[in-house]
Amino acid sequence: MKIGITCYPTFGGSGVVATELGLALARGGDDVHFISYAMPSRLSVLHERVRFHEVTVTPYPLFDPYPPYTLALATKMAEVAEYEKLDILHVHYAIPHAISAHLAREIVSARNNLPFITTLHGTDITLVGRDPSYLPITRFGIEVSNGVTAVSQWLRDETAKNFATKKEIEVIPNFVDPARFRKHAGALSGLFASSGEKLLCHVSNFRPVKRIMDVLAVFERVSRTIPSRMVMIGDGPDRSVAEAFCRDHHLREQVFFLGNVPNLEEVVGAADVFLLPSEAESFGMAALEAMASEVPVIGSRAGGLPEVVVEGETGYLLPVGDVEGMAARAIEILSAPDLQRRLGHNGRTLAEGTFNVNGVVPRYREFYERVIG
Ligand code: GMT
Repeated sequence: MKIGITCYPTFGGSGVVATELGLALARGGDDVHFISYAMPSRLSVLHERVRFHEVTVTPYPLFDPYPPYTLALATKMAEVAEYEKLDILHVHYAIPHAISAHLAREIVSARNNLPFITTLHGTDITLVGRDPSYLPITRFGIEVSNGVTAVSQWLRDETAKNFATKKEIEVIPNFVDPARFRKHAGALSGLFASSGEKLLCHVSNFRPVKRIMDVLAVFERVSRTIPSRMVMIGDGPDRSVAEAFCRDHHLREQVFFLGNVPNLEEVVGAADVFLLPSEAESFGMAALEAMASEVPVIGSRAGGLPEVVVEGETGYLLPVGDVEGMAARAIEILSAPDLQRRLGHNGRTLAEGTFNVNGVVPRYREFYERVIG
């Protein structure tokens, strides 16, 4: 099959899922064409069946300050669809990708049939897509898609409710490669924590929805009882304020801000507990990668996170903002090696089963076949 994939290329979860999906499809024998304004950040693996097509927006004085990326993307999608003879387009994150795909399908319709699938990831539905300035166009993008998927049951229900749409939405959860994300005990933990100290970890794009200050509040409480250190992976708007907090609260020696590290799996796999206290989370890809690495997760009972983290089995979920409760659970886990092991083992089992890349990717492929008809 020849598949065009469009996503945001930056470090957001939807780009990660799109890239890993494309690579897995290529390994299975499909030809995959990524179409975006930059190379997706996780597309570091070269594969003979993977191509990247960069969308460039030609500048023109009248376009300032709003160059029409949506149109340039639609043009590139149509161009790639024609000369690479694409069977299907798969766009990740509804805005504006579904609209560009709709336009591309129209452009080529006289010569080609170009169905497209839209995968809903989260903030495209729960935040920006609900803004009155985008709601009608997001609903339109969903309704004109040939197929729609959502990464959790919760997100599917939110979409139906917020957009008052009867469009059928297939739930296909996010996935992880358990060969890549696995325990790396001792490997890197020594770099950040000395022996006898525990290592806590957080990964995100440091946006307000991630509640970075809650991560630090939990860590501060834990470190009063348990000798420990914290690694913060990723980057984004709230990083500066978080670093300033650590300087002001004498946490600089204990909290390491690593940025977007390429060897994410080694750092996550060396941790003892993973924190994800988000305000909202349609799935929680970072939590799944921690579970695959046998790291218990402490997070908020929000959105689709309970579909990933099984309460009391792979970690603990508490109300949003309950930093006391989260710290208490972290201390409980870090003081009981058997509990830490059991939660980690259960997380790994789920990652190897329900959320295994080898089981989930074929579900996307079957969906493509169904949509192509
Ligand atoms: O908000 C983000 O973290 C980025 C966003 C995205 O679409 O790039 O992530 C969403 O999609 C991820 C992949 O499906 C999910 O794992 C995240 O839970 C989801 N984020 C939110 O819902 C806040």
